[in-house]
Parts: sequence; C-alpha cells; structure tokens
Amino acid sequence: ILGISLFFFVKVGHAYETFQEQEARLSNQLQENLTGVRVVKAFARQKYEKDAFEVENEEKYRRGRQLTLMHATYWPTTDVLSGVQMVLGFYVAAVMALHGEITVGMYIAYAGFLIALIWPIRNLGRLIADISTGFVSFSRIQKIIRLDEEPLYEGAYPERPLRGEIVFDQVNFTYEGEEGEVLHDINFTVRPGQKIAIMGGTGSGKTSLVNLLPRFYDYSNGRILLDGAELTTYSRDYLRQQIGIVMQEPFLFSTTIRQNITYGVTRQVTDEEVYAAARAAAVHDVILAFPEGYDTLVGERGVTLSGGQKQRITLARTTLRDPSLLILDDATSSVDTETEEIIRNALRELMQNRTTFLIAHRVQSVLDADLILVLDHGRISQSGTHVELVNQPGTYRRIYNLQSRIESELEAEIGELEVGDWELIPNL
Ligand code: DUT
Ligand code: MG
Repeated sequence: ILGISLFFFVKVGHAYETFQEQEARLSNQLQENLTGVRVVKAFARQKYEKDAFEVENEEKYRRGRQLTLMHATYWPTTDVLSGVQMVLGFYVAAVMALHGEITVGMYIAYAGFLIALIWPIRNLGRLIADISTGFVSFSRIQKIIRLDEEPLYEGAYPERPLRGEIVFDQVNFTYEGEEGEVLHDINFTVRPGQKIAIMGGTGSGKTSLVNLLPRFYDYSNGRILLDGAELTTYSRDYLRQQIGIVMQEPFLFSTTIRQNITYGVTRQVTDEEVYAAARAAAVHDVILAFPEGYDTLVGERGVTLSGGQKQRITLARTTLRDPSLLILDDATSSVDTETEEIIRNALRELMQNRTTFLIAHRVQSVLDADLILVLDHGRISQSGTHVELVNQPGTYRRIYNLQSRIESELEAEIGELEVGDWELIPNL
C-alpha cells in the first residue's frame, strides 16, 4: 500500500498542478473578457471569445477528468489490496486454528488486530496521496507570500516640509526583470518652486522619470538628491505624503464623488475646500449638474463619467491634498483645449512656489516652464526654457511650429485672431 501510495503521490501531484494551472488560465481569461467586454463588443468578437473560452474550458475539463480518473483507480486499488490482505490473513490463521497450532481465542484476537492494523495503513496511504495536492497548493501560495513587501516606513521622516530642490545626477533606470534601460544618463537640477515641463514622444520615458520621485521604483545608477539628501534615504510613506501625483490613467473608486475627491486627505475638510479644489480642476459645475451633486455615486452603481471628467476629478483630488511637490502626468490629455486653458489658469496659483513636474504634449502648457526637458528614447535630447529651445533647431522647435501652424490656421479660419496671441510666436 505504501509503495502504491508513493507512486500516486508523484502522479497525483503532477496532475493536480496542471489542473490548477489550467484553472488559473481559465479564470484569467474570464476576467479579461469581463473587464474588456466593451472592446469585445466593439470588435464583434463575441463568438471568437466564446470559442476561445470553450477551448480552455474543455482543457480544464480534460485535466480534471484525468485527476478524477487517477483517484478512481487509486482508491479501489488500495481497498482491494487491503481486502485481499485481510482475507489472506484470516485464511492462514483459520488453517492454523484448524490444525490446532493456535487456539480459537487466539484466532479471534488475531482477527481483531488485523482489522485494527490494515485500515489505518490504508488510510495512511490515502493521506500520502492527498498530501501531494496539499504540497502543490502550498507552493502556489508561497510564490505570493515570498514576494518582497515594499518597505513603506523604512527611512527618514524630516520634520520640515519639503522645499522641493531636486538634482538628477547621471540617473539610469531599468525596470526590474526587463531588459534595456528606460532612462539613460539623466542630468538636471530643479530649484525650489520651479516648474519643469517634460515633453517627448510616447514611450520616451516621461512617466518612468516622474515615477522615480515617489519611489514607485528605485533607480539603478546615479543619484537623485531631494533637498540635498539622496532620495532613497527618505521613507516611501513620507515621500508619498509630500508628493501629489495626478496619474496618466485616472482611477476613481465606486463611492461618491466627494469621497473620491477627499481620498487620501487625513484632516477634516470643509465643503468649501472641496468646491475650491473642484473649481481649480474645472469640474465643479459638471458635478453640480448631476442629480445628487457631490453625493453622486461613481461607477457601476452610479453615473459613468467621461474620460475628461474622471481626469478632472483626480486632478481635484490631488489639488485638495495641497502637496509640497506636484506631478501632473498628462493630467489634461482628455480635456479640450478650452477646458485645459481654464485648468491651466486655475492651477497657476497652485503651482506658485511649489515644485511642479508637468508632462504635456501641447506647447501652450509649457510656455512658462522654468525648464523644459525633451525626452527621446530615455535620453534628454534638449533642455532649456521655451525661448532658448525655440531658437535652436531640434524636436521642440518642430513641435512648436507644427502646433502653432495648426492653431493659427484654425484661428485664421475662425477669424478671431487676437493680437496678444502673436506675442508668443517669435520671428523664426
Ligand atoms: N515600460 C516598462 N515597464 C513598465 C512601464 C514602462 O518596461 O512598467 C517601458 C515601456 C516604454 C518605456 O518603459 O518603452 C517608457 O515608458 P513610459 O511609460 O515612461 O513612457 P511615456 O513617455 O510616459 O509614454 P506616454 O507618452 O505614452 O505616456
Ligand atoms: Mg506616460
């Protein structure tokens, strides 16, 4: 029995593992289909997805059946084996009793021992086979438990608020487990209160660069100094309290709009403060237009917001936190030019005396930046102020010319060209 159990220990363990893997694949596919249901519908891929699900589901059925078949062979085999052993034992003892080698009393005692011995051994065998599935589950859980937890509170908590002086000194960065550097040799200096604009094509590393500041990732080489101290000496918790970030992909929780805006603010906030933050993000009037105003639920149980509305609410959320250092990662990409103008004017006050990183695509947004960095495949290809960059050949001037040409063509068409606009465009 022990021999057979050990054999099955290996077999069942393996079958169980492949079954579990398939189950994971199936739930993954189901989850993707549900979250991406709009895309599936838009591309009329229902049948394709159903068929793909069917294939994976069939495979899970096949592996499950194999596992069940194994158990179905193993259990009766050990049962038959125990039964045969018992019958043999009874038979031999009966023959001995008949020949008078043992007494009948002894035979009865012996039969009792035999029953008491064989069933536990049969059960032990089953246990061994079951342990193998336990091991498989355990190692799968361990894979998750073993992952390093981000040490949130390790490091310094300076008493004074951040001034926002930042030095990037030959910083290189590679995503863990991935090949190829995403940022190469980044050097620049930011004085407290300055506004830094980052421009560059998609995938050039803009988000990666600003994500280094709240220590979402740690850089591989070089140094980043924040107020004179190496960034990695600060605790992540402290940095994230001090740094307000509006992420590129807006995310809202399924609660009220008010709770979404006040998210992450630990002190008591008045309605007036919430309204002010919403006004700065040009979303106050939009919210009031909803039937329940600030108490309107977002998401499945409430209203579905447009991309631009979501983005502005996340902007209000960060504004309300009143951070020492502000990062706006493409924070106005989903709003129209006019709304962007409103937001820009409202944010101007917020950015005052506060180090701000602004990732933008429209030259209009970066005109007044103290430093503009143009990223190209992870390198800073150009840096300087608007006036400096526009007077030298390069990417920035190209983008600038392109955008102002489109704009002036548009404006000429509308026939509303204002004299003031031309001041921004120097003679080229
Ligand atoms: N990258 C990774 N892993 C990640 C995130 C990004 O390998 O978790 C890669 C993709 C890309 C490069 O890093 O090749 C830079 O990505 P980033 O998101 O920084 O680019 P971006 O400048 O912010 O692009 P976009 O304008 O599209 O937001
Ligand atoms: Mg980005």
